[in-house]
Amino acid sequence: MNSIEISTRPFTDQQPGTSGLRKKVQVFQQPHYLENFVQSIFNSLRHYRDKTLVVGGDGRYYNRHAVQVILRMAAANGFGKVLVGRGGLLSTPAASNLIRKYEAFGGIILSASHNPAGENGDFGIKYNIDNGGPAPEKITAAIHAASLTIDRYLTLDSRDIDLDTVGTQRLGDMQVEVVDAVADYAELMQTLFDFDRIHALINSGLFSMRFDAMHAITGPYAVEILENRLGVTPDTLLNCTPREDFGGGHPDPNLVYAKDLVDIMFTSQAPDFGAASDGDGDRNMILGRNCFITPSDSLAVLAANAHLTPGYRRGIAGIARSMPTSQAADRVAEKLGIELFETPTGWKFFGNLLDAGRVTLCGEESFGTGSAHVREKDGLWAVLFWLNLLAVRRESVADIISSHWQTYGRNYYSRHDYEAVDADGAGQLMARLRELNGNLKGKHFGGREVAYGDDFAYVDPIDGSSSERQGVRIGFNDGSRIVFRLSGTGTRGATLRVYLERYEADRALQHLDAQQALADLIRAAGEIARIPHYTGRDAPSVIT
Ligand code: VG1
Ligand code: CO
Repeated sequence: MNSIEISTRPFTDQQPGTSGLRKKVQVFQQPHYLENFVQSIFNSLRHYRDKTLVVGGDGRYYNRHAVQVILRMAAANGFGKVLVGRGGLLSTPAASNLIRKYEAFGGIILSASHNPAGENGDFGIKYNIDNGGPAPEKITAAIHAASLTIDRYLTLDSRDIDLDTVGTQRLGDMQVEVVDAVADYAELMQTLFDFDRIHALINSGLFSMRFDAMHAITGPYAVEILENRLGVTPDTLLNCTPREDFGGGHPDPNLVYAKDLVDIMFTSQAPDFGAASDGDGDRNMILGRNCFITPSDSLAVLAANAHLTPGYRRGIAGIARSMPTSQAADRVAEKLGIELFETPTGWKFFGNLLDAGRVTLCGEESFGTGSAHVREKDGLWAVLFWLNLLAVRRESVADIISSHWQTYGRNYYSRHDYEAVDADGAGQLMARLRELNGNLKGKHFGGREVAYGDDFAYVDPIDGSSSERQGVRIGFNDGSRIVFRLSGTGTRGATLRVYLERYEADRALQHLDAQQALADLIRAAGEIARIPHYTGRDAPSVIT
């Protein structure tokens, strides 16, 4: 079958953000919009002829259509084979696993993560490289550059592929293999965690749990792993049928959006353990009975206890966390005598460190944790890691976190989001902070003295690439921090994120409400950045 060439003109808004290109579905539905971006990906790559590409997405509206478009274009551009998840579905960590396991050239993941889905929701697309991880900035910059000069793309005039039957089909000169990625992923999990021990805990009669897939991609993975392999009862699993509109919800596993689960977990009769994951399956939230584990604390607990699991029994090489993530993990790294890296926001910055073997565990405050087993954050992996710890330690989630704080101290932490505010105002707020922050040293806010103010810049220790303007940091003399940055994943206006952190060594003061414990810093953040003035908001829209 001959490929056909379609002429097109560039769109000027195809710059990938923190995690790929995310836009309203209607934007992607413009003629040639998706095709332009896909061809721009291919145009920025070399030597992929006859190689394998992995394709799949979180199942949101437009996923199926986009998969068919990408298959035709991959065939027309000379790929030898595409591995596609059944139904066009792949969780983000499962896609990463497929790329690695089958030594693919790369992958295209269709997802806007937790952003609302449906005809009026968001859609997204990103490219992952051969290590299974998100393309680094030099590739995303090349894709953006290609999108600005594109004048044609290649496709086939062919029928749709049957995406629902596992097996191999032909499309032009290319093979399309529809795979059951759930089994591959479940097998990987079984190599990392002690399934027998978790099975024994779950079936001990002394333990109960809930997992909420929030109508998104992790449903089938949870059924296979938690129910079929680990023996939870079906009523343990909530919202496990993926829907194109995620049930009208917002599959962001946090205290605000995972409300159904939170309501179950914060009662006196609550189960022992609760967890949820996001739209594309890479985020996780961990809860105990009346107890919420911040993602930053979760990373620290996993690091401190990794030796209790089969996959990490021999210890971890190092830890990486994104800059705004709390410094709880730093204390664990120090005690273990291993390296700790602070990177910009976004999983793409962990790839080099993982590939080089410098770190084993990575985490972000935004409900993302993961390890060297893939090159994406991984929601169910974190849930299984916690289950493995609970099965070995046989303590409650609340007791595990309390004893962690007793050993290491507590890093009180919270993130305040001002979502969908006016983009100009948010830009001005950041510009003013960047002007101000050099002169803040020595000034006092609510009894604290500013020790430094800077704009986070990162030089990758492996390849020397640098990334500037990654967030304004204001540090105080007692180790407290406030960080300001704008989101790179939103599709409406701008979203200001304010990250707040304070360390507490005194055991008697480690059980306060985080918002109370951080009240002085919250006030200082509002004052320094003049948030109401620039955003027109008196309060954040989401507090996590
Ligand atoms: C957010 C999070 C960031 C995460 C990114 C992608 O980015 O803050 O930590 O890596 O989402 O996660 P931003 O630029 O909006 O702050 V996911 O699960 O949405 O792919
Ligand atoms: Co996600």
